[in-house]
Amino acid sequence: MARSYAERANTHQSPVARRLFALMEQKQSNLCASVDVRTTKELLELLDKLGPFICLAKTHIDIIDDFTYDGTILPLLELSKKHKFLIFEDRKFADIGNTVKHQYQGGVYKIAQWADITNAHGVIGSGIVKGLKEAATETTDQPRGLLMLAELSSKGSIAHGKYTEETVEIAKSDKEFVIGFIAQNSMGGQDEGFDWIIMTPGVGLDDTGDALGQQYRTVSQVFSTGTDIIIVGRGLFGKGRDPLKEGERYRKAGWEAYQNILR
Ligand code: S5P
Repeated sequence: MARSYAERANTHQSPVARRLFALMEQKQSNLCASVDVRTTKELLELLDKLGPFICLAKTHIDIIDDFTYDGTILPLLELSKKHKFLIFEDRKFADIGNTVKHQYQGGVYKIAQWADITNAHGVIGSGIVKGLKEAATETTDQPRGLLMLAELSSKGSIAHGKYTEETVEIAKSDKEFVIGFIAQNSMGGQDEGFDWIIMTPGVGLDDTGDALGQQYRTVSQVFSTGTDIIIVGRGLFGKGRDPLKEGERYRKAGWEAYQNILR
């Protein structure tokens, strides 16, 4: 039997995960908006529209052409307070611990200062978790969480089988900092006391994929394989779609699918 978000909001080891579950329950939303746009204006306008429907906003901050910390990040943080959502920078770290520590803390983006959640590939081994955790602890008093990329949505992905299993082992190295996975399936762990959050991209109600290898499954399909949070990008705003309409449509579909698995 699946556990409710409300219950997990009380029991999770990570303060970030507790906050996220509480927001999900409060807003009746397991929708993460993936806002892959190229200007600060588009990013902020889109999130102001989608804000009421989402629990989490996922950014690729390095694709913003006019990025500045004050012009992009400060208003983004304001929006996250206004609409009550957390921020997930989809950085996909993939280097040795010492390098990712600098990448997470420094450069122009200073991700550790503002993103509640980020993610990393397992290819490097558990040093990546240690390096990122050190960066987070040194940078801020605010809680931070990490997702490991266990499986990918794209056609021909080589992250499966042994690779996925070993990534799960890396996640076990830090129960408080690693809050879950980017994955297409549940990763188990409950028997060993882990309450991993599964966030699933490659979700679309109208399309089955794109021309560059992305593959979409429907909301009910991804809930049937153990997701907790659906990550939706172009389904919300691509092809001239109306984010207000699609935001509510995906929020509702996600919430209904969650209630079905609780029954
Ligand atoms: O396996 C993955 C992992 C991620 S994080 N497949 C993905 O598509 N993503 C990200 O999710 C990808 O980088 C993009 O930002 C988003 C999917 O966007 P969409 O427009 O295809 O929904």
